[in-house]
Amino acid sequence: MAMKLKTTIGMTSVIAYLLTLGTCSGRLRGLGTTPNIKHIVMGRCFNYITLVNPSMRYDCEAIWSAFEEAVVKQASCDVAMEHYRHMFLEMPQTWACDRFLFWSKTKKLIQDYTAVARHFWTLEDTLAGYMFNDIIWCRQQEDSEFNFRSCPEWSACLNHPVHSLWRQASKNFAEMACGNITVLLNGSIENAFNTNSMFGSVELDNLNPVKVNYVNIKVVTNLDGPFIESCGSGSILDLIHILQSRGFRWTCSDNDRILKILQCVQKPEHSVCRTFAESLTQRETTLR
Ligand code: ZNA
Repeated sequence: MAMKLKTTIGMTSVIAYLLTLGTCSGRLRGLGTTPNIKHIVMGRCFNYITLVNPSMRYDCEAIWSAFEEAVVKQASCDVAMEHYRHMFLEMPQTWACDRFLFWSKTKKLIQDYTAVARHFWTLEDTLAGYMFNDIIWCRQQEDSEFNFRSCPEWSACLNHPVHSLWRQASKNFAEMACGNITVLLNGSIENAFNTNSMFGSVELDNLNPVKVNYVNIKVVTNLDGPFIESCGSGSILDLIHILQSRGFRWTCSDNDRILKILQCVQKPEHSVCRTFAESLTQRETTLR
């Protein structure tokens, strides 16, 4: 019995040790550079200029060279926003007003939303966002080559190569924003508006109140909750306060119909969706 207890304790300590090791090394070392990065990124670039947005003229080879140069010439944690300057100069972009859609902590939903609400464009619809979406990259420690084995976590670097590219892309995107713009935030988490997020720290600060007419905030929660933040509570109020102090006009909705329909398409049997569908049918009957 004592022997069995000792073995169990021993095993538990080994598992605890392995878990700790996993978390520590995980914090410092994530996945490596996405395999086939050059083919993927250049392929996306050619796809964009040929099929997605054929009116645009870009030199995909020159963009790749500028990108590679920015990444492999600096140490893996020393790639700053400015290092991508040359690359971004190769991909100038302008956008029609009233289409800008910003998001934070709503990545899955935003993909579904932009697929149906074609009118809206996110950073992922610009050439830079399109090329680098979901891609990881970093340089080898000693070598001017991509590191395909492991890359540091964002938090482990002062100037993380992936973070810096998105910061610069987000800054450019926000500077371009004009007309009525939309922001989609996640009401199922604390700090839906987070001043440390890319939206809260880069995009918001680069919006120009002279060019932007209205900031339309949409707060969305999971169907099952938790229902933590809304237009009248939590960090959303901080966002509204900042917008007001900078002279922006704003609206806020926490019950957007299209977003609810999108969530319900995926869970039609959910009680919220049944009630919602009934209310739509009733409305239709009344209209007839
Ligand atoms: N498409 C992307 O991969 C991506 C897009 C990556 C980073 C930033 N963006 C821009 S910034 C996006 O188009 C939105 O306009 C802006 C949202 O940024 P946010 O406010 O910081 O929101 P978030 O949900 O916290 O982060 C956005 C995305 O960044 C996430 O979905 C992840 O793909 C990525 N990310 C955030 N933190 C980390 C991270 N990836 C690796 N390590 C992290 N610590």
